[in-house]
Amino acid sequence: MDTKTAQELALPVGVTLDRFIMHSQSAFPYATGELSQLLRDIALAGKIINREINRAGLVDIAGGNGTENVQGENQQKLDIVANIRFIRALKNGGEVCAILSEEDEDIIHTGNNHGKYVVAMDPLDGSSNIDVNVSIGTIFSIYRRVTPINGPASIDDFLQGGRKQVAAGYILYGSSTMLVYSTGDGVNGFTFDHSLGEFILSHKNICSPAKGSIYSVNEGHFHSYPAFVQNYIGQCKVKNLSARYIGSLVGDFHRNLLKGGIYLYPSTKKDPKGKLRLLYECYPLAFIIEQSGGKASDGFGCILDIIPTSFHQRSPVYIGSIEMVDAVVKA
Ligand code: P6P
Repeated sequence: MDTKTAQELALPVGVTLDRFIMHSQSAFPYATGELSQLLRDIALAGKIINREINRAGLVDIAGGNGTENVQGENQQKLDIVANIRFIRALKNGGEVCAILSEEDEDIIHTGNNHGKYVVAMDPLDGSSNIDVNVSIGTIFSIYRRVTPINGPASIDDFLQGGRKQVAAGYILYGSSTMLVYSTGDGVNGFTFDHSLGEFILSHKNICSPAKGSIYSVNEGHFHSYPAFVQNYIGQCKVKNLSARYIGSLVGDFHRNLLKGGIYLYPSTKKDPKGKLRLLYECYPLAFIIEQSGGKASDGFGCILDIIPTSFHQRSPVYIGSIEMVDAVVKA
């Protein structure tokens, strides 16, 4: 059976996410719709979180929860809310047999042992920015399970490696709310239309500019960075590049994806393995950036080629325009 070409499948800006998903699925004759439904479940959870975030200042769900997550970080109330909402949406959707969340030590078994997929996620990254109204985001990574259908998921389903992801993306809760994802055939962005309650295709086939004039790094840690990073930052200043760092990974990543630029979170004395988590921050964003023509490195090789060993392991990350990432590693 012939598969439709990307051109035949190209849909105009303005179609709904649901229409886009169904059209994309028709390119894969053997697709049986589970991944499509899973993407819809994620979009639904994103709509719900969007609603919670938009009223955070009005109801008592902003601020700290007084608890710590598995990372030892102070949890915000919305971290908990987002985690619960995504777990519930994925459980009810039925396509996911297990979830790995930044907020939980171990995998969460959904009871859907017939589900073909597992999801690793950071339900709400950058949540400390909620109280000051800075953009925050959800990051997700999807794998087909390797354990037998109808049995329980295991760690093996989550430690397959970045190149085994079947889809990945993020939801950016910013001046508008956007869902950006890829299933391995390019990157597309959907903007949430509140009046319709729908994500609408707004950014077709997003391509990462080969270079840009923005670098995103916390220069407060400068003296703790490796020499090659210090050299690179020095070069950025000599070239009069623009320093843009909002302390929220998804916001910094998305701006650099569209305009060209690089985000750096190197290893530091405090975080010798880097701060960002491989499975549900680095891998999914590396999948997106490679699908858009950019690059993601840990300073030694591609992020997607790192062999994972534990759920919450961290990695240094240099991600964005390919020429800028290449320049860091050579700096
Ligand atoms: P720092 C938020 O905690 C986060 O994981 C990313 O969203 C953000 O880019 C980074 O950490 C900020 O870390 O050390 O610069 O405050």
